[in-house]
Amino acid sequence: TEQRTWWKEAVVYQIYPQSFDDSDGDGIGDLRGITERLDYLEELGVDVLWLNPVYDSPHHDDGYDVRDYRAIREAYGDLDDWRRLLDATHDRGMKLIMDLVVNHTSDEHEWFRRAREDPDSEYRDYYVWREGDPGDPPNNWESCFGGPAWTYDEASGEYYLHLFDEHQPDLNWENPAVREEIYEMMRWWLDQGIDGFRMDVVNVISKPDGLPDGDPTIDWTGIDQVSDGPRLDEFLAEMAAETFDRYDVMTVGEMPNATLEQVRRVTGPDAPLDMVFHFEHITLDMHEEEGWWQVREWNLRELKEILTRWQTGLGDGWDAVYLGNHDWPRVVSRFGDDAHRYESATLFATLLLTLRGTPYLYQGDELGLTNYPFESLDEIRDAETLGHIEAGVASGRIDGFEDVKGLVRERSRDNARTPMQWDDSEHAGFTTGDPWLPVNPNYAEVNAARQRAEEGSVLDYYRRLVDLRHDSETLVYGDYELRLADHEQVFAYTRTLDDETLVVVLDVGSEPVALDDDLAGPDADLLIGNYDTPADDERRLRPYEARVYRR
Ligand code: TEU
Repeated sequence: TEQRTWWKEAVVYQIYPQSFDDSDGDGIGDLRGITERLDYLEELGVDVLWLNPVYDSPHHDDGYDVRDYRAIREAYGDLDDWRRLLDATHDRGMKLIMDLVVNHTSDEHEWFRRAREDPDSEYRDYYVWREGDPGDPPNNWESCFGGPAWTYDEASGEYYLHLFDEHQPDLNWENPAVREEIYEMMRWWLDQGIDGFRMDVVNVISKPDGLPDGDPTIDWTGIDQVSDGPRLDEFLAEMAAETFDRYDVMTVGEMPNATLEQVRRVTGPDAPLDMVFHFEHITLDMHEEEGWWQVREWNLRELKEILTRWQTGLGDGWDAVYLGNHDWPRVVSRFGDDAHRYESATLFATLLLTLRGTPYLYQGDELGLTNYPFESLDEIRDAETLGHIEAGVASGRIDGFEDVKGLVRERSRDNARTPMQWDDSEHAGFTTGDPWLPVNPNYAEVNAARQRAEEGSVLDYYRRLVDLRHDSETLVYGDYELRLADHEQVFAYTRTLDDETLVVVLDVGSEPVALDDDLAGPDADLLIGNYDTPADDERRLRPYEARVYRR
């Protein structure tokens, strides 16, 4: 029988601290702001909060460039503020997990500063250095954010590796001293009483011997070489044994380019990790070769095929279910339709909370927030967006922002990073100062205060869905089976546990649709639906209509 655990039953809420709530008017969200808003999260009913990195960092990549793993970024507060947040979270019966960023550090981390200053220092080998001539890097790997994955260090005449921004040098996991430092730091956080880690790009830590060239036709060249490296399983097993295996905590690995086979290997009762964010569905609208630079048309059949493969193929492993986060545009604008904001937001909420796997809600999606109408480069802070534009200009592919405005509006990570929309006061109640990133102009209409008071709002629907999830073992542990696999507009599936079957029917489109069969059957109970009036015929679905039945 299936292993039952609290983290399979939990609903996780991801907080992007910089944009959640600013308590001191400096325009940047902070830890006190989060603590002050815990009532809101408790009301929503979520069980676990995941904080994006809050460590001391120069913020070249919004905190994914850590300068000091044991300190809090000043703009966010200090360790006392953090402890108050942890305690207040625990007092409400919720848990808190921290982001763990250990594939790379900031170039301002003490280890890297010493490594760069003195090639003979013991810290040199904490990072990945290779000889090479200027203009001729050691291999063809690219940074995820565009341009080469190598930066030349004038002083020593060597290159250092960075799979992300040049300010994020990769750690050398081959070096046992690096691993020991990291495990010690992880134990330090675990001893503070945290409830787990979200592990940033944890599948790329093991680099193959000799750092061979990657397939040049892939957009992020080199990811194919590092996403399932030779010592990955060994490093993860060692990390688990040295750190979190000794605590009752959850772990979720973030794994770009991960395959089903790989995730089966690293999750499950005898494997190091509890669950993984894979990227197959989230990169659905990207070209393998063009990557960021083109939005590929996608269709529902592909989405169904991908999700079904992961829903049914993990064996005793476990999935982390997500449809968006701080790295992707808003779910509504991307997979749904801004013109059907309420309906498509609630439809994707239904999908998120009725699939098998632990669901992750991203801040603001519970209000149905949408993408931002970018007009100029000044409105962008994201290293990835800026990096791709810079690399595009450098290669002569584009002249500047105007050439990619449409793409930026569809693709930029800043779409999902704009401040939380609390109410209709200035800056949406996020700050009394100047927000670090502009607030979406739709805040007067789309905000938490309004939706909190309104039955039938996106927020209200999310609350009811979270309740439903908590009340239903079938939604957590039931088997998934796809129905109507070939249907181009309807996503339908069942979840079955023992003798209970739930039927989920989603019209993923702005057109009504008529089904040949009544999937739920004549005596089914409607458990939740996103239209408040009953359909005149069970087989007819209205635009973006979502229904969950018990058969
Ligand atoms: O993301 C890993 C990653 O692969 C993303 O960069 C993703 O491919 C891209 O943003 C899609 O547009 C993690 C973090 O979630 C991200 O915020 C960091 O920038 C990155 O690692 C480096 O730490």
